[in-house]
This record gives sequence, C-alpha cells and structure tokens, in this order.
Amino acid sequence: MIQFPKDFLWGSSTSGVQTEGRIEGDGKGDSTWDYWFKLEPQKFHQEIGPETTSTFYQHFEKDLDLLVETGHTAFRTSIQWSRLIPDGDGAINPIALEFYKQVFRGVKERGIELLVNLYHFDLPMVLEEKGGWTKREIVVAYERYARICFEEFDEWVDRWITFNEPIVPVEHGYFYQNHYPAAVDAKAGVQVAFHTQLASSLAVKACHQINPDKKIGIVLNLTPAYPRSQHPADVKAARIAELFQAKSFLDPSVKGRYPAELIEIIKHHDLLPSFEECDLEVIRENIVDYLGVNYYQPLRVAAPKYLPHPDSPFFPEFYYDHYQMPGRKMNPHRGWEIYERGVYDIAQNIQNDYGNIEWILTENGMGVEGEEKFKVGGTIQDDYRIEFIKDHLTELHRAIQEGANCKGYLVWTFIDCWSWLNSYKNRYGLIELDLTDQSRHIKKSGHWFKELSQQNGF
Ligand code: BGP
Repeated sequence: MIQFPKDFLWGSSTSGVQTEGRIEGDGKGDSTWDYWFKLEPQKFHQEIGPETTSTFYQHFEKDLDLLVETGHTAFRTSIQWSRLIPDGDGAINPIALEFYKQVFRGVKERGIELLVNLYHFDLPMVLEEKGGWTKREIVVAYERYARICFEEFDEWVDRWITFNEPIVPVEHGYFYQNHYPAAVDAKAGVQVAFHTQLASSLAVKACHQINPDKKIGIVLNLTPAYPRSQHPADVKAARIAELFQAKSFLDPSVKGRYPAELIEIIKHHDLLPSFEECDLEVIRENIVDYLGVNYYQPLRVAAPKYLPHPDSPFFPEFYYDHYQMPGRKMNPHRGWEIYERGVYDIAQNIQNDYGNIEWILTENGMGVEGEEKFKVGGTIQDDYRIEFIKDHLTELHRAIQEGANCKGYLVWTFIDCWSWLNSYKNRYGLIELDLTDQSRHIKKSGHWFKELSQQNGF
C-alpha cells in the first residue's frame, strides 16, 4: 500500500468562471469571456458560453455536500473579479459578497480546507477595454481587488492564491489567440507578463500586511522541458523553452528575481517591458509562501529546424520546435501525452533548485471527450481515470519519500465543468454533469477517491 504523510490534503480544484454560471439579477459584470462569447460564439465548442456553466451559483449547497461524499479534505475555487466588482475598480456587488461568504462558510462548515484563487484567466471587461494587463493601472486595480478579498473573506480562507497559470493568458492572449484579446503581439505579451507578476507580488505583500500568518501562493503549470536528445542544440532548446514556459513566473515568484538568460533574450528582441525600479524591489521582497503546481502533460522540445522569417513577429518558438516522442503514452480521449514521471521531476526541481518550498499539486487529471460511452448501469466507469491518478500519485509518493515538500493532491476537477473555448468537450470530473438537466452523478472515480482520501493512500 502506498501511504501518504499524515494530514496530506485530498481534494479538487475548479474556478468560479468555470462553474458558477450567471442568473438574472446576480449583479455580475461581464468578464472578457462573457464579452468574447457574445462577440464570437462560434469560437466556443458547441457554442456553449460561460453563462451556462454548471449552475454552482444556484446549487452550491448541494455541490458542497458532494465534496464530502467524494472524500474531499481540501477544495480550491476562485472568486470572479467581475462578479465581486463588476466594473473592476468601482463599487462592490453586495449580492456577490454574500454569495462568496456563504460558499466559503459552507466549505469550512464541512471541515474542508479552503484554497481561494483571485484570478483564473477572467478579467472584468471594463478593465480590458481600458487596455487590460498591458496598462500599469491594472496593477493598482488588482491590488485593490485583492485587498478587498483579504479583508472580506480571510476568516474562511486557509490559503490564498494570486493567479492560476499566469503564463497561459500571456501565451494565448498575445501569441496563439485562444484567449481574448487574441492578439499577436509579443511586446504587449511581455508587458502583460510583467504586470501580472508585479500584481501577484503586491497581493502577497497586501495579504501579509493584513494577516501575517496567512499563506499565499501562486499556481503555475510547471513541467520540465524535455529535450529530444542530449545533443547540445536540443538541450539548449529545452533550457530556453523552460525559461519562457515555467521560469518566467517561477523565478520571480519564488526567488524574487528573473533569470538573467531570459532577460537577455527579451532584450535581444527589443521586448523589455516598461517598469519602475521600485517594481523590482516589490518582486524581490514579496515571494510566495507556497506553490500550487498544475501538471497534465510534459513539454517536449527539439532544436528548431528552420530559421524564423526575418519579417515574422516574435514567437518563443524561434528557439524551439515542439517534439512528439515516438512511442509516447497517450490519453487518446484528449490527445495529450501521459507522462507520470513528470510529477517526480517537478518535485525534484522544486526540492533542488527552489529551496524545497512547500507545494501542493493543485491540478492533475484526465480529460475525456464523449465520456457517456463509458456509462454502464447509470454510472460512468472511469477506470482509466483511477489508473491515471494512481500512476501520478505513485510518482508523487516516490518524490515525497525522497524529501519533496508536497502537502496535497487536488484533482481537476470535482464536477465536470466548462472549459474556455473547449466548453464541455473534455470531461474531467469525479462527478458527471448531465447537461440536459444539470443533474450530478458520482462516477466510479468519485467513489474511489473517497476511499483514497479515507485511507490516505491506496
Ligand atoms: C488548466 C486550467 C483549467 C482547465 C484545465 C483543463 O490549464 O487551469 O482551467 O481548463 O486546464 O483544460 P481543457 O479543458 O482544455 O482540457
């Protein structure tokens, strides 16, 4: 039997924007997702937008009971900035304030550790219209929003999170066009990344000022970049891919400074962001207390085959090609590689290069398209998901035995949820959501997860 340390946390992660939905009179303002869906619904899988997410707003009490039924000892969700402060930096929406208080109180009443994230890809549209994360004013608005959250909800929140996967809106908003504003603009992207980091560091500072004992962290999608081979050109490609993908937020968040090589590359392409000297001091002095780590699939790269066209706008892929390893293990239902060993490697990296800072595996899971086909006798028999979780936990356990400072495992996700442009395409839940009537049905993995949690291992 694989046994985890005492008090190891078992639970799941989700976000406000992916679960709450919207109802008449709730006072919520538009986020970039609400706006983009109105503008271009065809971009969203089956044209299902964020207002139709899994109705957690109305059903949260029952959903919180399901947390207990599936053995949760920890739960992570996010506050929607556009719900709490509809125009981003103006008045607080009293209905939202009450809603989040009820939810957070409800989690605590059930004896569950609560992790609350302030930002899961969702900016109030009013702020986006003013230039969003490209403008310095946004940092001030975010800091104010963060302070309001700390002051209003601190008594229920065990751990705060400043941002979820902050590199994702940079990549997809300014390079690959899967997030609004769907631009191709490296200079803006770098500025957005810098402002996001500064905002995160300021939130850490504010949190500690309000409650010095409270833990605050950032959630990063960390994966080592695995080179195709040990050829120096492949190894260099992997090193640079990791600078962009992971270290761009990992180093300033945990070490308080940016990697010198990343700064050199950014400078070389004339992409340095504008900043003030005191910003660097804020980043240096306000490192996180812990890390959340999301891990789904490895990043494999090779040295680039071609030189970029001299007129091409800058892309990180000037430095590496994505690489598909022959014979890789696949999740055919999502099209992602499965590489459990990645968890161990992440743990080693944190242990050896990041001072063995405390961390929680905050997202890991298996997305499955067309999951209804695995339904037998009314229950989804998701043995593949159980196996996926077990295999990753085995690697995590190995790392903990070797000294990794990991305090918990949160699966993505508890009830099947809406996911950005993919909408409801890939199902990840321990609990099935029937979109026709919004009913919830515990999957085989949900029952198994309860045993896992109760036995603290498997
Ligand atoms: C993570 C995000 C989640 C969720 C998950 C699954 O990166 O933090 O919000 O969307 O990915 O993604 P997908 O539904 O695209 O498979």
